[in-house]
Order: sequence, then structure tokens, then C-alpha cells
Amino acid sequence: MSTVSETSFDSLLRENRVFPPNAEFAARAHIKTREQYDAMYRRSIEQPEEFWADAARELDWFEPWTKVLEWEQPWAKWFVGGKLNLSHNCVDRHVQGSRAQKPAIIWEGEPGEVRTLTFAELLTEVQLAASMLKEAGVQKGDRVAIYMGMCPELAIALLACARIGAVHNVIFGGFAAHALVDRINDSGCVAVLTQDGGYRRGGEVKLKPIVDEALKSCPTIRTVIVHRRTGSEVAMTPGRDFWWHELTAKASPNCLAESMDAEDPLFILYTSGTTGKPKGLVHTTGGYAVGTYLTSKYVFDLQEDDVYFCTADIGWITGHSYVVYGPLQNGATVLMYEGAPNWPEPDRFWQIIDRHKVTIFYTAPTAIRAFIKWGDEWVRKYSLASLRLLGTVGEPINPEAWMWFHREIGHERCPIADTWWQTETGGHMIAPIPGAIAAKPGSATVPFFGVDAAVVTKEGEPVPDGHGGLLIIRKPWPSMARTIYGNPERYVAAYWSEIPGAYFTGDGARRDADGYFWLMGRVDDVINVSGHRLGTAEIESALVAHPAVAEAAVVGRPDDLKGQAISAFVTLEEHVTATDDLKQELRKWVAKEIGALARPDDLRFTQTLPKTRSGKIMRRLLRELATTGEVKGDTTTLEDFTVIAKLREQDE
Ligand code: 6R9
Repeated sequence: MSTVSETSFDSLLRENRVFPPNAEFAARAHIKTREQYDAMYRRSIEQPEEFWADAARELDWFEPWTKVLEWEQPWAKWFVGGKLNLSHNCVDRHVQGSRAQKPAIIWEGEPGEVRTLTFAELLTEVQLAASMLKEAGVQKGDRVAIYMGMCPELAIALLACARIGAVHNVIFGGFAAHALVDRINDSGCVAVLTQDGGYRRGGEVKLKPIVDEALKSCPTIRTVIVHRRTGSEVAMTPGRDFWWHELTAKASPNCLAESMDAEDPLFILYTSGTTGKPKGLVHTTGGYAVGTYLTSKYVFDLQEDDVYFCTADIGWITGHSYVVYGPLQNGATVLMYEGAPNWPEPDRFWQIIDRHKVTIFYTAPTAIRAFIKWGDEWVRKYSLASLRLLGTVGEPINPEAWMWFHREIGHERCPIADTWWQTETGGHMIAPIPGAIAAKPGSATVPFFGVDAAVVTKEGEPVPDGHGGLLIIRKPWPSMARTIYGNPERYVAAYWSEIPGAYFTGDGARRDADGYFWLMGRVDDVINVSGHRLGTAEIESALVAHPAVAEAAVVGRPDDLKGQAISAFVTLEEHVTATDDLKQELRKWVAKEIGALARPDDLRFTQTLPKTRSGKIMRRLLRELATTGEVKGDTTTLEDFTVIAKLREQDE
């Protein structure tokens, strides 16, 4: 179970600016007024089953559901008995309708090439890839690991799995071999889809060699299929490894979309928790489809002529829900970009927006802070006139970054949708409906339809508006994760035990007098680095796995660019000497074990770590020390009072 640390919530600066929806935007939006939102929200809370059934009817079902919701806390079943296929809803439905020749994916590679796939072409590719998987022996219910870069084949891989009912397990291309091993073995994957490499900042990031290294420890993998992206030399193990283009060349061009039960698993996605082992969140088909469809439709106000650009990697939940499934179910044109935002120069995104006439741009606060740092001149060379809506996700956005985004990118014309949600929630939970809800910089604003959010004390008592507390959700929603793969007890303990009768988000928040939510970051031992979740325990276990390290404690501290930076405190084995070289070696070690994202920003050697009398590391004190250089907080439970003085000396 996660432990809620004592965080002071009431010290935040209050932001008073309000930005009402742009009238021109509202006039053509799906939802045009606050009153319309209020009426829909009320219905979604008072008659959730009717509300969600109406939403679900906008999609294609092979067989109707018999019951909208079966709820026995914390176990939910949505659209009970309904049969559908998400690949069909993302692709076939539009080809059968009027969108066959509409671009589904416009992809730009980092070196500059552009590929456009219409919905008809996407259908061809998805069927070929689905046949390829079937012919390679992958069956409905099998788990398939996907370790690829941002190229159309990655989206195709997800849709091909969904088509045959294989459960995809996407592992972010920035993760190291060790992370692959954990995720593949935990979910018992039978196949890996990967590529030779991808381009990032002008160089090649090789992926296949990392798969090769990982597979030395993954006994369940029978098949590896490699998409050729860069053309660089890779080792192929006969009988195990196959080229994607060779298999699809002989695969059947027809592959019917499997009729999936609404509660059949669609994917597993791992995310950091409060212990060292990442959690494999399981999302199912029907509820996730309806949730991502409806949030994309209303929060991004998707219209027929939109070109939608989400900068997230498909390796994260944002990429699953809002690069692939949500927008494609809506028949939107999705722009995908392979590489770095500052390659070859810091204006790449703005160039892409002007070149492809992007209308909706969804990115992360950490990226916005980098754009600000790179300088306005990179932005001002471009017209950005096609943009009509902006969005952010991943962490709270600081009002200064919000104002810059509004002014420099949105030209004071585009609404900004600050979207709060999680891997666990599958889709947006707190976010403005942009034609209806006025924005306040730094607030994710009001709950989406059907979301019953509240701020409470640790005991579950409501906290008055204006005060900080814990954010909970009191009612089930369709796109909620159903469990943790292979570990239902942990699902219950992590999310449904902290606050009685509710889903506990792990976030602190406060609601203001207008009912707007202000998110205040994690209250558990999860660090948010550039919008990505990292568990302190994961980094600590990586450090302790190094032969020189005896014990390690890792905390997050505020960082202007990344939101949070990683501070590591390390005690060494007796015979080991603390040197700067060793510091660098340990930082590199973590990057190699987990991925570059997890590399500690600073690392200090210390004689001892502050502990309670029961032996728990007091991360709260380390956090304070890493942040302010001092410890003023309560130290009465500290076992050895001299530790803090020693730590401070170390710092000097
Ligand atoms: C979608 C995603 C979830 C955690 C979440 C919270 C933070 C995400 C936010 C936000 C404030 C926002 N978070 N969006 N905090 N405002 N708009 O990021 O999923 O990777 O699972 O992270 O990210 O702390 O609990 P995930």
C-alpha cells in the first residue's frame, strides 16, 4: 500500500486570471456553452448508464450489450455482453463510411521524409500486420510486447494486435533491456515487435540489439518481428527473428476483425508505483473504446477537417489513448513525428505545424518550458495560423508556461485544454470542454462527463473548497483500468484501500469556489520527471544492484525544466571510496538499468541515511534537504539525530 506523506498543500500561489472560451471557437464546437456542459454533466452523474449507452452507440458493435454497468467495488464491467473490435472502430468503420481517402496518419520522420496513410491504406496495412501475427502463431489472448520508435508501423502494430485480440504490451523505446525483461516476463509475452532503430537528434537509436540482450532472460518469447526503419545492420536469430516486410509480403491481405467481448483485455501498460516493481495496468476493450472516443471528441472538439498533433510517444498512455485509439475512432487525421523537437533546430514542431496545417496541438508542460528556454525567435518565424486548440498533459502547468503557450503558440486565440488523467484512468478525467469552460492558468478545470471527483482528507472526509487534500474518484467510469496484471491484490491495495469507498489517485489537489480543480502533484513516492512517472523504489533498487552501493534513497526535487529532478543519496559498501568518477558511473548505471529518464540529476554519498526507529528511510527529510539545502521539518521520529547534520556537511 502506498503511504501518504505529509505534504503542505496550502502554500501554493493562487492564480486569479480567467480566460473565457473564444466565441468563434465556441460557435462551431460540439459543446458551445457552460449551460450545455452543466446539463450533460448532470445527466452523466445522475443517469450514468443512459449517458454512456448513448456515447457507446456512436461506435460500431457486432453485438449489443445487455447491461451498461456491473459494479461490485472495485470490480467494474462495462457494456456487459457487448461485442466489438477497436481496430474495426478505428479503421474499417471510416473506410466503410465516407473517410476511405481521408488521411488517417501523416508521419514525418526525423530526417525529413513524410508518409501519408489514408484510412483505406491504413486498413490494408493493419490487415497485413494482423495476418502476419496470426501466421506467426499469435493467438487471441496472447500478450505481445511492442518495442518500437514513433513510426506508422507502431500504430499499425497496436491496431493489428487489437484486430486479432492479442493483448499489446508497449514498452517505451527509451527503456533499457532490464526494463524490457521485467515487463515481458511479468506478462508472459509470446512475441516482440521491434525495429532495427529509429532516428533521434540526428543519430540512430538502436532497438533490436536491446531486444537481443533482453531476450537472453525472457523464456516465453517465441517470435521477434523486426520492422526495417533505418536499414542498419542487425543480428537475426534464425527461427526466432523475422523481417516485418518479408512476412507481410506473403501474409493474407484479409484479416477479419475478431469479435471481442467488451471486457476482453485490450492492452497492458506498465507504470511506476510506490514499490520497485512496475504495475501492469490492464485495460479492456469496450469501456476503454468508449472513454477514449468521447474524451477525444469533446475535449479536443474533433471536427472533420482537423489535423491533430499529439507529441507524446505511443510508449506512454497518452500515446495509446490520444495518438492512436481516441482520435482514430473519431476519424481524425493524426500527425505523428518520429524525433526530437529540437532537431535539426529548435523550431521543428512549429515547422511541422505550418507545413501540415496542424489545427490541434497537444503537448507537455516540460516541453513548453524547453520551448521558452530556447527563445521566442524560433517560434516567431512561423505563422501557426492553422492552430485552433492547444492541450497539455503530464504534470501541473505553471501559470507562466501557460501564459507563454497562450500568447506565443495560441496567439491569444486558441483555448488551452489542461488535461488531468493517469495510465489507470485510460482517458481524460479533469479537463475543460474548450468551447464551454473558461480556463484558469494552472488548473485542469472541471471533471469530464461521468467523473465524480472530490478532495478529501486521509480519512476520506470532504475538505472544504479552497483547501488541499487528496484527489479521489467516487464512481466507476468506462475507461478505468480493471486490474494489475497477475496481481489483483495489489490493484485493490494501491487504488481502492487508501480512501474507503473510492478510487485513490495518488495526487494532491484543491478545488476552488468555482469548482475548478488545481492539481498539486503526487503524495506518494512517485516522481514526475518531464511528465513521466518514475518510482523512487525502482531507481533505488537499480542503485543497490551496483556492487559498490550498500543503500540508496531517491527523492524528487522541483526543477524548472523537468518539473521534478531526481536526487539520489547513496551509502557505499565498506571498502569502496567515494569519488566523482564513481558518482558518474552510478548515474550512468541507472540510465543503463532503467533508461536515460531515470538518471539521477544529482547523487550524493553519505555515511548513513535518516531512518525512523522502525527502520524506514525518511524520504521527506531528504526531499527537504535536496530542495532547500536544509531540514526544518519534524525529526522527532528520527532514530539518529546526528544524521541530518552529517548529511548537511556532505552537501557543503
Ligand atoms: C496522462 C499521464 C499520471 C500522473 C498523475 C499526475 C500527473 C498528469 C496532469 C498531471 C497535473 C495535469 N498529471 N496530467 N498533473 N495536471 N494535467 O500523464 O499519465 O503517466 O500515468 O501520469 O501525472 O500526478 O497522477 P501517467
